[in-house]
Order: sequence, then structure tokens, then C-alpha cells
Amino acid sequence: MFHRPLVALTLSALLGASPTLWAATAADSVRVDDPYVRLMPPGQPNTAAFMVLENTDGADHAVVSAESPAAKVVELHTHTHEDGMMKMRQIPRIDIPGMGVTTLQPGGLHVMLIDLVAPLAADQTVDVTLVFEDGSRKTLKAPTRRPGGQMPMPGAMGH
Ligand SMILES: [Cu+2]
Repeated sequence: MFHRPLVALTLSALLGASPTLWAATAADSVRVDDPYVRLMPPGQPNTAAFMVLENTDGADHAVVSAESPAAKVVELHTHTHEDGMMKMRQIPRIDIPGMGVTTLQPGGLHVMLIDLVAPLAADQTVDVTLVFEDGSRKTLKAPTRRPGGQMPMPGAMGH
């Protein structure tokens, strides 16, 4: 009985004085701007999610995997130029340097949605969950968007 108020007081003083005791997770530190999923022509089983990842923390962070109920397989990809062709390649992580910005965009880094569970519609929102290097997770609501002029050729999307 005697100790309880003292313990409570000490704890709240500690937390109030030192918020940094609560280490922010990567998911807390990385802001996601403008997420969207590219709307592909009917019959295309694969598409990709794009977004801007902004690291508000001084420490480096990374996305190490991604998940979505909309696709059977979700991979982290980048594009490389080989023999004059743009090709996609799976990568183990997408780094976001401390206080830096990493942009996922057509022709570059993207979250690949492979084997869509159902065709996507123009007015649809797709859940995409990013998993960070510390195990923290962030789920985005990414609206579908028709591709603009900067798309790679459809042939480069094949797997
Ligand atoms: Cu890809």
C-alpha cells in the first residue's frame, strides 16, 4: 500500500521528463506521402504500388518487406537497365536514410503486387502494409491511379 503511489509518481515523472525513453519505431518515424497503386489494363495480373517515404528520424530506416491482401505475392523491386532494356529486379530492402526521402516511382523502386486476387477498379483503395527493419509495420490505403506518361513499356512489367 505504501509503495504504490510512490512508484506511480516516479514512473510518470520519468515518462514526462524523458519521452525519448520510448524509442520511436521505424513505422513511427517514416512518413508515407501520396501512396497509389497503378491501375493496369484488364487481364494484367501484376501491378505496383508507389509512394514517397520520408524519414523524420536521424537514424537510417528501411522497408524490408511488404504485404497486401490484394495480391498473392508482394515483393520489393527496383528497375535496372541491362543491354538497353529496363528490367525489374527483386531487392531485399528499400533504404530511407536518416532525415532523407526515398521515392518509389514508375521506372524505379516499387512495391510489386504479383498475381492480383481480383482485378482492381478505378475507384478502389488497396491496403499495403510496409514492414520495417525493426519489425514495426505501417498499413497504407493506396488509391488506384491510371498510369501517366512515364510508364515503362508493358513488356517490362512481365515476370
Ligand atoms: Cu516489379
